[in-house]
Amino acid sequence: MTRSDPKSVIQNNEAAINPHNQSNERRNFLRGGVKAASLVAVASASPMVQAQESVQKDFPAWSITPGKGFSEYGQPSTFEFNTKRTIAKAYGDLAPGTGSTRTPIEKLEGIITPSGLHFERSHNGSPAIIPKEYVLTIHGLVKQALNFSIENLLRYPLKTRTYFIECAGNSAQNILAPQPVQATAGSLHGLISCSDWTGIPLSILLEEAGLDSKAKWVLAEGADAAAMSRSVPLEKILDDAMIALYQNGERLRPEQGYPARLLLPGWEGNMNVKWLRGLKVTSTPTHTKDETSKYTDPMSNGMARQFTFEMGVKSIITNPSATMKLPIPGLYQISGIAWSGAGRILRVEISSDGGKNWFNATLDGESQPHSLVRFRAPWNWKGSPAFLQSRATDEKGHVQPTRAVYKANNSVDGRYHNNTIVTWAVETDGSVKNAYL
Ligand SMILES: Nc1nc2c(c(=O)[nH]1)N[C@H]1C(S)=C(S)[C@@H](COP(=O)(O)O)O[C@H]1N2
Ligand SMILES: [Mo]
Repeated sequence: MTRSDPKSVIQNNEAAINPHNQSNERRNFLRGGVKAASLVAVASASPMVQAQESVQKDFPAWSITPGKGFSEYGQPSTFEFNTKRTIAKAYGDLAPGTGSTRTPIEKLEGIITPSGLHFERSHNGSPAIIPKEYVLTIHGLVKQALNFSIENLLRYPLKTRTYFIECAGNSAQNILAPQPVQATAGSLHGLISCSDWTGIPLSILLEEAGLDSKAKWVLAEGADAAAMSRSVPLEKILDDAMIALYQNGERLRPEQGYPARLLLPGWEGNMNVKWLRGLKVTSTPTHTKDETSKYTDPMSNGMARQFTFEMGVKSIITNPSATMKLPIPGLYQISGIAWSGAGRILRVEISSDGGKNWFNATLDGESQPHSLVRFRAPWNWKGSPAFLQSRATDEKGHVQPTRAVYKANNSVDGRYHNNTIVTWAVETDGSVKNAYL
C-alpha cells in the first residue's frame, strides 16, 4: 500500500526544485515526474521524497560479503514467509485432503497467482499419479474410443491462455454468516486464482475420436479417490475447453491436477476436473453426485437452478482490506481484482460511501476474457468512517449485484455463486473491517 501525506509531498516537491539544496539529477527527476504525471500520480511519488537526505556511509554486512550460492529451484525471500495460503479442512485430520486452501489475494499484486499459492479445492486429497502410468480415455458416443498417454498428449498442438479458476463456493461465508466474519480477504474470498495455462484444445482430440450424431454432453471423470465427475455441454467442450498440461510455464502442480486437467474458461471451478482420466461422450447429463448434491442454487420459490456453469461478474478490493489498518489519513492507492465468466471486464467503479457515489477505477493493462484484471484508484482518506466497495461490469453488460439482490434471488440456505459487492468498512482509527451493506 502506497501512502503519503499530501501536505508533506507538496513541501518536499518545493524543496526539491530549489537548486541550492538538491542535486541536479534529483531535481530533474522530480520535475520530469511532475510534468509527466497526473496530479494524483505526483502525490504517489512521496516515498522517494521522504528518503533520507544524506548518503549512507556504513554498509550492512549483507552488502559487503559474498552472497548465498545458487539453487536448482528458487524460493520466495524468507522475509515473505507470511505470504501463504489459509488451510480450511472440512473434516479436520479425519480427511486431511478434503477441503480447501485459499489464495492470500490481499498479499498479491498483478493478476498471476504464483503456482505455490494457487487455491486448492479437493474432495479427497491429491492423488500421487505416476505420469508413466497415466492414461486419458475418450469413449462413449464416439466413432473410435481413444487412449492417450502423457507422451502422446505432449505431441499435440498447444496453446497458452491466462484464465482464472473460481470455486462456486467462494465467498459463501459472506452469505451464510449472520454477522460479517473478520478475516483476511484471502480467507473470505481466496477460492480464486489465475494462471497462464498451456494445453491442448479439446476439440482436436474429440475430432480425432469422431463424434456420434447423438453426442450432446461429455462426462469428465477424475482419477482421484473422490472420482470427482461433472457433465459438460458438448458446445463448451468444442468451443474453448482445454486439457491443461502446464501452469505458469511449468508442468501442472500436483494440487492443480498433475499431469492433466480439464480447463473450462470462465465456468465454475468444480467443472475443471483435475487428474482427468476419462471423457465419456453422452446424449444427456449424467447427474453425478458432484452435480446434484452440491453447486446447485436453491431459489426462494422452492425450486432450484439445475446448473450454473458461468461464473458471475465479480470484483474485490484487495488493498486495503479486512484486518489491515491505515496508519494515517491521507492518500492511498486502492488495488483489486475483477473477473467475469462471461468474457472481458469492461469497467470497475469504486465507492467510498457504501454505494451512494461511484467513480471509475483504472484497469491496469488490457482486460482479457476469463482472466483476472487488476484495477487501481487513488483515494484520499480524510480520517472519517468510510465504506469501500468495488463494482464490476463485463462486456456483456452484467453488473456485479449487491448482497440484498443475492438474498432476494436465492433461498435462505443458498451459498454458491456469490458474486456480490464486498464492503470494507474503514473506521476512524484506520482499522479495516468486513461489513454487510
Ligand atoms: N478430480 C477432481 N477434480 C476437481 C476437484 C476434485 O476434488 N477432484 N475439485 C474441484 C473443485 S470444487 C474446484 S473449485 C477446482 C479447484 O481447482 P484447484 O484446486 O486447482 O484450485 O477443481 C475441481 N476439480
Ligand atoms: Mo469448487
